[in-house]
Amino acid sequence: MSEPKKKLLITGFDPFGGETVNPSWEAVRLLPEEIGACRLTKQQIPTVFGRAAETVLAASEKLQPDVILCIGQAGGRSGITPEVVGINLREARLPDNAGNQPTDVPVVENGPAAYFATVPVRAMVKAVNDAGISAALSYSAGTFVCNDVLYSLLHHYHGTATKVGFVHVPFLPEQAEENVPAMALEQMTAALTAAISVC
Ligand code: PCA
Repeated sequence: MSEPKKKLLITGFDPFGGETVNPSWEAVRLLPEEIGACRLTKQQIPTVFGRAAETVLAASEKLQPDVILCIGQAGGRSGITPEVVGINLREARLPDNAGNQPTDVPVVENGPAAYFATVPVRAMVKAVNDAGISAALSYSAGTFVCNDVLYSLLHHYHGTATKVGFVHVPFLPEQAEENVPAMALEQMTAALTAAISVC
């Protein structure tokens, strides 16, 4: 008999900020249905404050996953970066895909300042590095929609068995201007596969 599979909900965002692709969703789309002990369910989510987390929560209510891993684009980064922490702050330098541009607004009114991710971020970095791909911990997911999703999910699942994590990925080569780092899609997918294998 085969081992029962862990259920992993994995998400990527739609394009934002004038881009025509978002590497997070492109990489998630290419992942296999199963990685190690995990069976994957993929969901695209909108780059919109509040609505992004609501979309993840609607999917997770249905699936009841063991692990939720959200992937997002972080243009300018050179490697795969699991996020260590989500903070209770919305502060946008550019409008989201619904035109929202909050400043100094909490994600959750009266929520704690921050939550640590509950996936094994250090093991994930090691697994990606062992696969020969650049990865490092990130101590800030920013204050835009990615952080919004990470904080919202960590708040929602605080004290439960459901693990929550977020991984930022670099631009794809076709997005990056000169002297801006980028990563090929196949490498991103291989990196996410390695990271998921230890989740
Ligand atoms: N990156 C943005 C939001 C959507 C995405 O892919 C962020 O880092 O907040």
